[in-house]
Amino acid sequence: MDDRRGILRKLESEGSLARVISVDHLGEIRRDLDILHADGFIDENLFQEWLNHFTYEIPKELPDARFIVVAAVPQPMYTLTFRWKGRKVPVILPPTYADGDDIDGRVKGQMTRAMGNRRFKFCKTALPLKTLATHSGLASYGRNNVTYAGKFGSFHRLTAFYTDYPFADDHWQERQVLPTCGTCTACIDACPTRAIVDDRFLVRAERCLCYLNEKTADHAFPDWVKPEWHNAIVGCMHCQRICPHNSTVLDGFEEREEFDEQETEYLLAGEFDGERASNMHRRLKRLGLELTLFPRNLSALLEQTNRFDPARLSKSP
Ligand code: B12
Repeated sequence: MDDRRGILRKLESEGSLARVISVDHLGEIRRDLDILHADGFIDENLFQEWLNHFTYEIPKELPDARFIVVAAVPQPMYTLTFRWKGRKVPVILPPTYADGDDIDGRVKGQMTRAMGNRRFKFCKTALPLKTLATHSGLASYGRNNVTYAGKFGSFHRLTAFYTDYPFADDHWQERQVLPTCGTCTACIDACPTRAIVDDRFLVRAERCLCYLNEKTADHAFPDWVKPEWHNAIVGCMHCQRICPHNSTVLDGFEEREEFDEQETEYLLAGEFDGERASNMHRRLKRLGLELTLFPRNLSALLEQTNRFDPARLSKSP
């Protein structure tokens, strides 16, 4: 069915970019990951923690699913401010952590509205989203293994839905790497943990700061992680900030939330229970943060406060 006035147009008019893939490719999508896993390229702990929950079958709720719509929704970097010892300490919250459920819900709502009174359904996938984005031509891989979608650079959240809507075209294609990555080593040089390596395309995600700081706070950072490498309340911006392909999206930070002295002390004390913990949990949840990340991630940033210079939030690391 022609979509010229339909779903993809609607998503684009709402500021996102989107493509579609036929469900006939589910086996190929699975194979991309399975081969790397079987050949030992993926750390087994990381695989079990993060990559074992994907489901490559058409969902029972939507047995007539024929296509997968994959969308890239732009998101900025945010700053959170912690008031601490009489100072205001701004810290980075990278794109894609905050508002995940809201964004997914918004995209589903936009697609549903695009259908008017035609009753097609949308059901969220549990699939590897970068695989969908790159095989649909929505995005290309950067050398840092993050995806880049048009003018959004890498600052976009990916989301995908099965649908029974019969699109006319299947956008399935070979995955691409940004052409400029062929001669650029900026992200390889900037990654302090050496997660991005010369000798293979696949990042050593088990060394990525994001992998280490998304674990619960009872996992201390390994000794080889230098304190000055920490740069965000969760995740990491080293490889995306240095990337020339992000030069147009790097300028803006959206100020998001401020924590007063008592709240900062509370998060640093790490004793979370009762109503105060529930309230803080709700507040953090909207930011894509969990209480379980505290106090470790916040301490790691505040411990560098003497060296902290807000200019570090600008383009050059
Ligand atoms: C697990 C996971 C993580 C783990 C592991 C990351 C990893 N590289 O596997 C950790 C916690 C470390 C992590 C970190 C980050 N993540 Co993450 N993560 C995920 C998750 C749940 C699955 C990713 C996945 O499929 N990994 C498996 C690997 C093997 O897949 P892959 O990276 O696509 O690798 C493929 C290519 O390397 C390709 N390949 C191999 N060789 C070659 C050669 C060529 C020539 C080509 C073309 C391809 C190719 O084959 C691989 C398999 O298909 C997704 C959400 C989802 N449901 O998909 C979010 C997701 C990928 N993460 C996201 C983000 C933003 C990040 C961070 C940037 C967060 C941050 N700012 O701090 C970092 C980036 C780290 C990095 N450089 O990869 C976004 C990506 C958005 C974007 N623009 O790319 C996602 C999609 C979440 C979302 N909803 O938006 N993440």
